[in-house]
Amino acid sequence: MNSNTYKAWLNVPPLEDMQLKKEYSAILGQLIFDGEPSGVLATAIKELQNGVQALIGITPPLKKMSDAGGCIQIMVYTEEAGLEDWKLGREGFALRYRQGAEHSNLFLTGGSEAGVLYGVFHLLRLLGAGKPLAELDVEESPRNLLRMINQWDNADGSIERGYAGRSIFYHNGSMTADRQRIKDYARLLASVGLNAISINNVNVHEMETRFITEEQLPSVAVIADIFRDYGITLFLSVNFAAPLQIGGLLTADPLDAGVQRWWKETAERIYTFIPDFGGFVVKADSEHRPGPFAYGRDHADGANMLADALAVHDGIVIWRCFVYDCMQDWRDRKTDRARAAFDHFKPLDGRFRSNVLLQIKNGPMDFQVREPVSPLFGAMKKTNQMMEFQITQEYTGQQQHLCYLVPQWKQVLDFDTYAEGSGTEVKRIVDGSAYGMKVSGVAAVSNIGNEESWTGHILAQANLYGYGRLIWNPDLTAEEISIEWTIATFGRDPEAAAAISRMLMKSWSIYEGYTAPLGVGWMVAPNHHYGPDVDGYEYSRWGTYHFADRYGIGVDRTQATGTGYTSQYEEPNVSLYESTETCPDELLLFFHHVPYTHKLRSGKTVIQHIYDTHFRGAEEAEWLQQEWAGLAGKIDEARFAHIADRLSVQADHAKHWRDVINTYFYRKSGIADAFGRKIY
Ligand code: GCW
Repeated sequence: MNSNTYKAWLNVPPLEDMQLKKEYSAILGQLIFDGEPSGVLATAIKELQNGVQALIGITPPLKKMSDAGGCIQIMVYTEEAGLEDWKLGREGFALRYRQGAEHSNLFLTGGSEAGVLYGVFHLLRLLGAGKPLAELDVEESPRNLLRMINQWDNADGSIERGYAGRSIFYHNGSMTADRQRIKDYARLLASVGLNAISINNVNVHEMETRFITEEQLPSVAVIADIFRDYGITLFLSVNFAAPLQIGGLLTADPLDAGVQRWWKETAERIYTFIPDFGGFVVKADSEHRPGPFAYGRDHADGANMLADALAVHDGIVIWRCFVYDCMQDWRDRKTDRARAAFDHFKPLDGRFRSNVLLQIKNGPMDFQVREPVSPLFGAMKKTNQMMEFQITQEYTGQQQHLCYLVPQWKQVLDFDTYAEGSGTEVKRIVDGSAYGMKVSGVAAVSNIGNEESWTGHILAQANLYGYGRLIWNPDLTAEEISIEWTIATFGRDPEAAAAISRMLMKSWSIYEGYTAPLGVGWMVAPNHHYGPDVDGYEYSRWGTYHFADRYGIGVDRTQATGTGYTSQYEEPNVSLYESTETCPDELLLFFHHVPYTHKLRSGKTVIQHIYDTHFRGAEEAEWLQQEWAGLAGKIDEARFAHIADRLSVQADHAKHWRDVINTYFYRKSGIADAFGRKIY
């Protein structure tokens, strides 16, 4: 596949500006590296040659020394190289443009081969956007150590919560033969600075439980080889009950010596096939997955046992905190799912090994369009923690609807936990700086499948791109990222870039507008989670309720009269959320049960807010369609039509959402819309 759709943001169009082309050609004509490049460095050089070819139509030859004329000089930092004042870390890079009397040169230095690779992609991004050479004076290093993607792919080729086709990794129980596709994925990931991947679903079923066996490891190693060349470390999700299920043992008890030995031998075996294997991702005692609870042990016992098996190989255990009672009785008003992660893990602070990392979802519930930040961030000062985002749009329109998620993630990363006083933002917890953690970072659930577009909706490519860029540098704005992406994907037309960026930037608020209001969450059809069903989860066992009756709606999570969830935050956040006077409107129904006539801080009543946002959201979904129509002729036909198609589905579906939600609340409350609009 070689279409624009497939190339995504690695789609440098030839430079038309002749003056710029001349300037670029003066330095891009030869590539200098004094050595024999292999591995990641060979990848970097190939990427640079191909990128320059696409841009100005020459493939710069690789030489050890420049004969004459300008060049790009590549260096990898080593102590011997004498670059003593190198401060950019292993994965950092510096780009320096130096103008000479005779000719000019560009120096690209990386803190390692991976640093060079990130520098190459950055350089191509700048050149692709037509930046003047004089601006090529750049120093970058990633803020987060682990920048990870989690695939929820199953060995049968299906993808849990996947909306873009089947797996690119597996087909009918075996690893797929299409290595090129996996390599192209590695390119996309590395180009935005990602450096780790887990390649199978956290729900590890029978077949994937065997990925750690002698028979399966050779195939896993093939995938690891592909990613290694792009500086990406491979992880596997493992089944906590593997010793029982495939090891012939009678228990998976983490304190059992036989079990411990079995995992040690297993780790040993994995590292003979994949010497730089990253480690395990574990979903345990969560949604019916096996875990230490079955043996009366806790999560520290479970995680540490695996950590001990991996430690000698420098491997890590990424232990997920998505642990809650998924068999709740809806009549039970005391149990609050939002409390669960904190209640389970906070008491274990200080008990985890140094190579255990807790992976915490951004919110206390489950990737809703709006949730507060999980109070677990910052609450465990002696434990390595990492963030989990969801790029795949399970609850945000399933890549049928446009929902650019970077603004949401940015808000989470910027949230001040006050854990060490003001200024303890989530981004400082996950980048390790707040507590001096040695391992930390961010993971996110991938949104790709084997469709030509990778992501189903072509505009959803922006979420994968934006994820990588944001966690490389959390201080970039969502808008900057959207413009970068648009130019890299659709070309240098400034008008088109501005229009697409505007669409992306409004899309989250539009989607929120016509779906579940004021932070209450869900209201989706059970199981597949697509489309409105206000009571779909109301009488279920999942702990996700809105409690709407004829008077009001919302979940009382206050200390004063509710579940006490607000107490899991630090002050002043406790007080902020505890009172309806100060609670931000967009989260009001997450924290409080209020009458429909309750006045929001905006001055509107809750019921009028519901009507207004739903009418507005559906109108704005039509606005998206019109904006896109205005780009006719500026975008190639295939991508133009594909996106127009999705936006029309969205506009229709938004009306359905609007009418279901408005009608439901009109019938419940009996309160009419102040503007007399049509409600059924
Ligand atoms: O969001 C929920 C999804 C499940 C998923 C689970 C999890 C992989 O509905 O499909 O399982 O979260 O994060 O473990």
